[in-house]
Amino acid sequence: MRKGMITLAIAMPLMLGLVGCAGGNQSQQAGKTSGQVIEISASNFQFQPNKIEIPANKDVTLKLKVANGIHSLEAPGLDVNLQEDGQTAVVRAKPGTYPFFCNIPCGTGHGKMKGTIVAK
Ligand SMILES: [Cu+2]
Repeated sequence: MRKGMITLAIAMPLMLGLVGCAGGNQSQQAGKTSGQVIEISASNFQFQPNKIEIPANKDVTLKLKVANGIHSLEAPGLDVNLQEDGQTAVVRAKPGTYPFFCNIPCGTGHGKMKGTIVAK
């Protein structure tokens, strides 16, 4: 089971031609959660919700749901780069405002695919 998931995780980016984009962040793997889980839905061409408030200095799980199209969720300030539907990232944020966006050229509305995470 676990081996199968790892194989899939390696195979998917290869199939999508995204090799080289995804970093080796160990905190990001399918299904890993801690604390409150916040699901963020990405579709053509928006994030829902796109304004997210999280508690600072606590584990919070961000989960990407890709409702349609092909989208990702990158929040550089939180070291988050989710590339696939169902992928999660556990963050522990200092108080502040962290922009996030889609980093896959997904179509005409790509530039609108932005949001903000506020930790307080
Ligand atoms: Cu995009």
